[in-house]
Formats: sequence, structure tokens, C-alpha cells
Amino acid sequence: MVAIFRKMAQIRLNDERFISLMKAGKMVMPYYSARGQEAIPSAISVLLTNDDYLVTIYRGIHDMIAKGVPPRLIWAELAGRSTGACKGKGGPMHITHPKSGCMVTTGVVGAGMPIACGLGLASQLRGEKRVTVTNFGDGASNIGAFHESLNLASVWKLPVIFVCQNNRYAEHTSFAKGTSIEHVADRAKSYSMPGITVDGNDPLAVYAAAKTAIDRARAGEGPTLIEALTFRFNGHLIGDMGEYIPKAEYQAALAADPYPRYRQWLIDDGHAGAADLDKLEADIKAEVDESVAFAFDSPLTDPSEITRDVYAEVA
Ligand SMILES: Cc1ncc(C[n+]2csc(CCOP(=O)(O)OP(=O)(O)O)c2C)c(N)n1
Ligand SMILES: [Mg+2]
Repeated sequence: MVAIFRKMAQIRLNDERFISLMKAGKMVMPYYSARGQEAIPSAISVLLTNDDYLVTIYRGIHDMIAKGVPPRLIWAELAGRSTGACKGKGGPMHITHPKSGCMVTTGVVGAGMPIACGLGLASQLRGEKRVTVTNFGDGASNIGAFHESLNLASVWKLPVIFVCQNNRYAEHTSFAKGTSIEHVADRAKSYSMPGITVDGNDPLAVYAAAKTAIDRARAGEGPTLIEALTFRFNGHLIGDMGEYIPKAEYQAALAADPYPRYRQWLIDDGHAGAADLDKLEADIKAEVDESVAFAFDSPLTDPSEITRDVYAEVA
């Protein structure tokens, strides 16, 4: 339970520092904050190992941190440095780090799901036990690739867990305005797989749903669709002032912030003392300081690198 909180704290404290350095003009990037959604990947990732695959989206730095991509490599990537996870050539929206299983990040809405099916098929053909978790938003569940992927994954019983992080908005369009159904998870029925809607701000609920889905996938029984209900506190991307979000809705979402709620629950339920959690947060702040220093002390990626890692090098 504390391991889940540790990941949530890592996500939150890194996110806050990205934003403060952007506001100070020290970093320039399109940044899609997932503040508010941190409970979802944190609770799922404690059930995964580095051998399991992750496919995520532009709003996915929380997923990567939870999966185990070292934050210093993310920092260097965002700062365009040669020491970054993708040598500074991926930027904030296209990070991969196969060592921790982070295989694809895409800015093309819905495009990760067919790739996740491919990864699932590869591990199935090799007889491996690994599972693939693919994260996407509520808006992505209206894209054709979502439906094609669920169908294929079901027909071939692929070990893929489809995780819809339903934050109620796709850019500036509310869920109700853009989606024909009340719960994304209900779409699982069309593809003969379990579909479950959980409170994405409740780490224990997410953990329970993910455990069932991951056990099922590892046992060769096929995919699951999990819809985790949540909210993104910082708009679509930094600079979005959120005028399209009704004030009462935003206030209610803030009141359901998973971070303070889970922190308090850990203390009240006797899993950690307040001082332990203060120390954990202080240690993570020091880790963030170290990551920032690592990134800014590293050289910028040389422009001559631009075509390397794009085309195969023939000896
Ligand atoms: C195929 C495609 N269509 C449109 C866009 C433009 N676009 C970028 S993000 C986004 C919203 C997606 O919303 P959702 O799937 O709910 O994810 P969230 O950003 O809320 O995490 C859109 C429409 C895109 N990148 N790719
Ligand atoms: Mg969304």
C-alpha cells in the first residue's frame, strides 16, 4: 500500500516541478499533466514487472514513472538532452524505455491499442507470461482502432489489459458531448470480454480490478477493459485555462483528489505514520532535485544525431 503511495508521490512531485520550470521559462514543451490521475498507474504497476509491456499516450508520464522509467531519464528527455531516455529526440510525447517495458508512447489518439495487440501477440507466440497494459483516454474510446483492437484481442485471447483513464474530457469536449454510452466499460460486452468501471481515484479499487485482469491475462484467458474514472486538474495541456469546465464540476473533482485522500487513509488505517510519509516525500523531492540537475548538466543533443535511430544502419 505504501509502495503505491510512493509512486503517486513520485508522479505528483515530478509533475509539479515540470510545471514550475515551465512557468519560470526554463523548459519549453507541450506538457499534458496527469495530475489527478496518479492513482491509476500507481496501483496497476505494483502488479507488473519490467518484463511486462506498457503502451501509453502523450498524457503518460505518470504511467512511465509508475512503470519504472527512471525519472532522471525522463527529465533529460524533456529537456532535449543526449542523456534522455530517447537521447532527447522523443521529447515529452514520444518516450520509450524498453528496459522498464515502456515500449511505445504515441500522440496519435487511439493508435497505441493495435500496437499493444501486436506486443500481446508476440508474447503469446513466444509462450511468455508477460502482459501488456495499454492506457488511453475516454476520447480514444471513440476511435476505430479501439474497437478493432478489442475485437482482435478478444478473438485471439491476447494478454492485453485496456485501461481507459476516463478524465471526462477529450481536449475541450466533455465525455457526454462526445460519447454515446454512459460507461466506456460497457463496450466490452460487444467484444465478449470483462469490462469494469472503477473509481480511478481509489488506489485499492484500481488494484483489485487490475489484479483480476492481470491474473486472467497471465492465465491465457484473454483481455479485459478497465475504465478508471478520474479527472485531470491541469487542463488538456499547460496553458489551457479550463474555461469550458463548469466551476462546480471542477471543485467537486478537486475535492476528490486521490493524493491527500489516500495519504490520510494510510495514516488512519495504520499503514504508515505521518512522519514516515513526510520523509518519503522529502526523499522524493531530493530525487527530483537530482534529476533536474542531471538533465541540465547534460549536453544538448547534437543536431547531427537527427537521423540516427530513425533508419536502420547497414554495415
Ligand atoms: C487521431 C487523432 N485525432 C485527434 C487528435 C487531437 N487530439 C489530441 S489529444 C485529443 C483528446 C483525446 O482525449 P482523451 O482520449 O480523452 O485523452 P486525454 O487527453 O483526456 O488524456 C485530441 C482529440 C490526435 N492527436 N490524434
Ligand atoms: Mg480524456
